[in-house]
Amino acid sequence: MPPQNILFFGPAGCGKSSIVNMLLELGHQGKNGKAPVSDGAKSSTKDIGQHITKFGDKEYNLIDTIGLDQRGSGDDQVKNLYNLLRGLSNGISLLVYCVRAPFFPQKLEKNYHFIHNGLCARSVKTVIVVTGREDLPDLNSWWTSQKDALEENGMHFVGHTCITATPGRKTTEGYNKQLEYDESKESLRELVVGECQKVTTPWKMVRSAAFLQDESRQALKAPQNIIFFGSTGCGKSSIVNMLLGEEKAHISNGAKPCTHKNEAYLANDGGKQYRLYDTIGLDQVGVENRTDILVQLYHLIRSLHDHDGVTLLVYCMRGPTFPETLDRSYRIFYEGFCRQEVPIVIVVTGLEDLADMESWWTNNAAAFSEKNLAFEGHACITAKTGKAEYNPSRRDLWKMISDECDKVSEPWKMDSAGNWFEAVVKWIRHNLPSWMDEHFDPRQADLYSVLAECLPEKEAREIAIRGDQYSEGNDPS
Ligand SMILES: Nc1nc2c(ncn2[C@@H]2O[C@H](COP(=O)(O)OP(=O)(O)OP(=O)(O)O)[C@@H](O)[C@H]2O)c(=O)[nH]1
Ligand SMILES: [Mg+2]
Repeated sequence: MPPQNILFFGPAGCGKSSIVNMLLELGHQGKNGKAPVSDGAKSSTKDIGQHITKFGDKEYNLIDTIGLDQRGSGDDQVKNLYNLLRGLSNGISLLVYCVRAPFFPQKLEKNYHFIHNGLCARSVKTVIVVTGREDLPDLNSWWTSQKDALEENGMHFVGHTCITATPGRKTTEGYNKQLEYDESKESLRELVVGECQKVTTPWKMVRSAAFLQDESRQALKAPQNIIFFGSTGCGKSSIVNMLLGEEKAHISNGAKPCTHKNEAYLANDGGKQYRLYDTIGLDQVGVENRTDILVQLYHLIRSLHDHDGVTLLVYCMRGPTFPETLDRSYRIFYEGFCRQEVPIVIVVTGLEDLADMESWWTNNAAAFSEKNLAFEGHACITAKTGKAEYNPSRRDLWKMISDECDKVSEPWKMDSAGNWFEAVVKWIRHNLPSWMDEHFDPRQADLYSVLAECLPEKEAREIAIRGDQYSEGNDPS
C-alpha cells in the first residue's frame, strides 16, 4: 500500500517546515529525515521536500513546498510542483494550508487559490493550520473572528487547528512552551491524519501541463474588484445575483430600500476571479444621516486600497425610462470618489418588454453624451429571474464585464487616506452641495465627527481644519 500524500502549502515563513517536523517527531520516521526550518530571515525550503512517516500501520508522505509568494518562485517552481503532483501514483489525499497568526486572510488568498483551485482543480479537501498560537488569547477567538473573512474570500476548510510550532526558549527546566508544543503536535496529528483516513479515493493530477499557463496562473492573480452602484431599487443586488448564478444578495420585494450595507461576493468566470461589491443606494430615502453612507463608502474604498484596488465601476440604472436624476450618483462615485481614474460601464435593467433590448442604447446614447456621462461599455438587460431574456442577459453582462476587466492592468487605489478624503469632501461640497443635507454641516465640528469615524484623531482634526478653511471660501489648494 503506497503512502497517502499530504501537501503542505502557504506563504513563505508561515511555519510549513516546522509543521512537517512536528508530525515527523510524532510518527515513526521513515526516509529523508527532518525538513530544514527557516531561521526567520529568509525561506529555507528551496524546493519541494518529501518525508515519509508512519502513524499506526499507515504510511504518509509529507510534502513540504516552497512559499509561492517568495522572490524567485516563478514558473520553474510551479512546474516542479505540477510534475511532482503528476508523478504521484497514489494521488493526493489532503492539502494543509499553513498560515501564521495574526494575519489578514485577504492577503493570503493567492496561495490558496493557486494550489486549491488552480493546481488541484478544487478537488482535494483542505485543512488550515494556524501557527503563532503563543501570540493569541485562545484558539476559538481566532477562528470565530476569521472564519467569515476566509469564507468571503472563497477559502473553505474541512478542519482547522491553531498551534504553536516551537517549543520556545530553553530554560534550566527545559523549553518554556514544551507543554503547548506537545499539545499542538497531538492536535495537528488528529486533524491531518484524521482527515486523511476519511479519504478513500485520492485525487489524481491527470491534466497536461498546458493548463498551467491559463487557469492556474489566473488563480494566482488576486480577484478583480468590481463596484456596483446606482439608485435604490434599480436592480444592483439582482445584477450581482445574476452574475453569481445564485441568490446570495438580498433583493427587495417592494418600495423599501433593501441593501443597507456594502457586501462583497466572490464570483468566477472563464477561470478568473472577481469580487462583486453590492452597495447601498446612494440616494436612499429614510436614511437618517447621509454621512453614514459616505463613511461606509469611504471604508469600502479604503479597504480596497489594501485589497488589490478597484478594477471597474458598474453604474446600474432601471430602464426603460431615462431618469431625471441619473447623473448624481454617477458623479459622486466616478468623479467624486474614484477621481475619474477607474473605468466605468453602465447596466440598464428592466428592459424585458422591449423586442430588442439593445435598441434602448441606440435610442438613448445621445442623452448620456449631452449630460457628459461617458461609459466604456454598456449592457441592456433584464435582471428579473424567470424572464425569457434572463440567460442571454447574463451572458452579455459577463462578456462586457470580463472584457473591460481584461483591459485593466493596474487597478486603481486611492492615494494616502487623508488626501483622498479631503479631496472627496471638497469635491462633493463644490459640485453637489445639495447631497450634503443638513446633517452634514461643513463647519469643523461636523466634518470632524465624520472623519473621526474613519481616521486617526489627529489626522481627522487636521483635515477638518483644512476643510473648514475651504468651506469659508479659502480653498487652500
Ligand atoms: N421587471 C424587472 N424587475 C427587476 C429587474 N431587476 C430587478 N428587478 C426587481 O426590482 C426590485 C429591486 O431590485 P434590487 O436588486 O433589490 O435593487 P437594488 O438596487 O439592489 O435595491 P437597494 O438595495 O434597495 O438599493 C426587485 O423586486 C427585483 O426583482 C429587471 O430587470 N426587470
Ligand atoms: Mg440591493
